[in-house]
Amino acid sequence: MAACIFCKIIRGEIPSMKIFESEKTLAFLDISPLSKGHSLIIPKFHGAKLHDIPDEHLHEVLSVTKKIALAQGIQDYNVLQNNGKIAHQVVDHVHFHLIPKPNEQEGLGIGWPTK
Ligand code: IU
Repeated sequence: MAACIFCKIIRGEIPSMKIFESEKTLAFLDISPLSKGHSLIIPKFHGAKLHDIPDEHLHEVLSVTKKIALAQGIQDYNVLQNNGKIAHQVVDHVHFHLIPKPNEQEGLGIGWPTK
């Protein structure tokens, strides 16, 4: 979709810190991280809400989310996916947040969501 900011990231028209890319899926670091390593995992298929996305794209997005969590070696984390303005969705292209929860020794927490 021409005007969608995440579609522009997919097309490389806007730079991003990519951490994974396949035919169907892209993952990159969130520009405004809630904790160190906060990433967004998105289907390349454009759709605003979860129910707009074909299953095979959603399956891969979830699988990639799991692989990134494993690769980061994190044990405590949130996976969030917002749908609609009232639910705090800002970017109208489906995305899953993977938000590592730092342990207290590391003290990496920046803000919401709290443990
Ligand atoms: P939300 O679920 O739609 O509320 O989250 C949108 C996220 O997209 C938010 O965490 C932003 O920091 C993030 N983001 C980004 O990483 N790069 C961008 O160019 C834009 C938003 I616009």
